[in-house]
Amino acid sequence: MGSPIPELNESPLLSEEAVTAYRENGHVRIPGLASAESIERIRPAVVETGARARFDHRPLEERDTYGQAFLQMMNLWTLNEDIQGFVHAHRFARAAAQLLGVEAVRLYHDQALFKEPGGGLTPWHQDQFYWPLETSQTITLWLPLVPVEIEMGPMSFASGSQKPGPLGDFAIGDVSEAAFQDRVQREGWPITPPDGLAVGDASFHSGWTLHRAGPNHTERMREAFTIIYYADGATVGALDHPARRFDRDLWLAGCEPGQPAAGPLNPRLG
Ligand SMILES: O=C(O)CCC(=O)C(=O)O
Repeated sequence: MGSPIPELNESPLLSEEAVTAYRENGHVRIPGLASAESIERIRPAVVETGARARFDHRPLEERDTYGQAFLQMMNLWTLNEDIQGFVHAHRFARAAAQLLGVEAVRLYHDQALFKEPGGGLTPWHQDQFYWPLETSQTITLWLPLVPVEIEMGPMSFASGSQKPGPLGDFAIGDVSEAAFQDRVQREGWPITPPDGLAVGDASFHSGWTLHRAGPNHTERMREAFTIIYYADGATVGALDHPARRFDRDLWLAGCEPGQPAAGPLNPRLG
């Protein structure tokens, strides 16, 4: 185990502008949420642990659109103590709680999302379609581990699209890409264009915010790490879709609908 990263215990307040932008648009970018040094220190553990946790070993060209979007390696905090310290960090959880306007959050799960060289687009989707959580107070922190240029596929968001909540029964894929592209145009939700991020920059988006990312046109891996939180006190929602039952079994094991979403993998943070 490496030595602790001190700034992870510090929690500078986000600006009022950032909080207002998040609540209005359903997403916000926070330049320098972490120092480049902190990210550079955690990166080797994520890359190494992620390689062990990778479950899809098919070549890129044999995967479907979702599979080509990124390699997805989940709950790395359960496999590595340094990543545990990073995922449980006060710094990130406090920022998430401040944006949501709640006292504390719980961890849903982490995931590394590595868009490979030549990797495809990330189709428009709503994350919370998958989550059996009876709250709209859900939020994802997205942190690049390497500088991300526009050609590597950073994310775009449809501002305000979180407001209606669920927008239909669309798992991520070709159908969600087409349906939500059409919906975004019809509703006139402004699309935040993709922009490069430096190491230490981050974005947060709500579980209901429509978002997508372009393909990776470079020879470099677009390494991103995400941490998903929800408001402490939220209960487990209906298991009315196989995807939501799957997620409950994976991330909220032992928690039944109507009960607090507070299983052993969901520490209270913040
Ligand atoms: O990294 C990407 O391409 C998409 C990430 C995403 O959909 C998410 O973090 O919710």
